[in-house]
Amino acid sequence: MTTATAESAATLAPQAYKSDYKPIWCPGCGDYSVLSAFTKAFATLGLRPEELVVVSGIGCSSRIPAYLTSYGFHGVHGRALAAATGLKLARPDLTVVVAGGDGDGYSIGGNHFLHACRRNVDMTYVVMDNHVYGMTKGQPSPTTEPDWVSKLSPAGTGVRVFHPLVIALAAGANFIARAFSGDPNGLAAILAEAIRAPGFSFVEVLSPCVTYRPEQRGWKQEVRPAPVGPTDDPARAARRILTDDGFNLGVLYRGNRKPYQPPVGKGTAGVADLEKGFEL
Ligand SMILES: Cc1ncc(C[n+]2csc(CCOP(=O)(O)OP(=O)(O)O)c2C)c(N)n1
Ligand code: SF4
Repeated sequence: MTTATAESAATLAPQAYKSDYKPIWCPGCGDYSVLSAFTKAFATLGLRPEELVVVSGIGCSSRIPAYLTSYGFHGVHGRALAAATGLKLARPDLTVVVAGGDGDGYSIGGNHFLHACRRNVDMTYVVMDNHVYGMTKGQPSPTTEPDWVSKLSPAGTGVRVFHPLVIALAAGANFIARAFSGDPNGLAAILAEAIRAPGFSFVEVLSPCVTYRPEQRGWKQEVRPAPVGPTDDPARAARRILTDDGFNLGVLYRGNRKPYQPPVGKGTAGVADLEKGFEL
């Protein structure tokens, strides 16, 4: 993240990060609380909207940049991390937060997810996981339970779920957390920690889709704080993440990898030289 000034920390309230656009999410959608938590985290960190970019893909959850006063980029499906990586490398002075859904990030964007973890560019990736494609009316996603029956999957998918946290760990993410939209203060605190942490931070947010997965309203009875604090030992983190039931909340892994920095001082060619080199 960029370094906040004392003046910015003192002057901005969470409301200052909310744009005039009224969200069009269904009443009760978990994404409302994620939006509030974003604004609380930005205020806590004293980031000014002009120091901040929120990049998203496509989906209900990916609408979030429109509802914020920071810079935003509502891109194409599954490509938010690619756009954000280029942006952060070109403008290291900006704080970059990427947001989207499980369909966007783990299905069409799965490959970018792996390589963003591996590259460890300094940014924060927030996935609002509702185990379904909400925007396109309820198709199963990579995190949908194999036996979930719907009009579009009458016999379930029968396919093992994608495990985003352990995959992020194996691929090299430097900070890994799970949060719940029904606990906006806890979520805001985790988001602030994730943004502060150097390198690629990944926050999986359980965010119910009340329209296509109404049973997810029951998540509030399932979630609990993780019984132990974060570790910097990947093997221990992997064991914990693989053996929990998916409802332990908190920072689960905090690594020590140095964020990626592009090599400097190696390129000597100007644009004219490059054009010449590519001449047919
Ligand atoms: C290239 C491409 N393929 C498919 C779509 C259709 N599409 C739009 S959103 C979406 C899935 C959204 O699901 P998710 O990312 O989980 O977000 P949610 O709506 O649940 O927040 C799909 C398949 C698209 N817009 N672009
Ligand atoms: S369809 Fe689901 S994810 Fe989309 S706005 Fe409605 S409740 Fe939220």
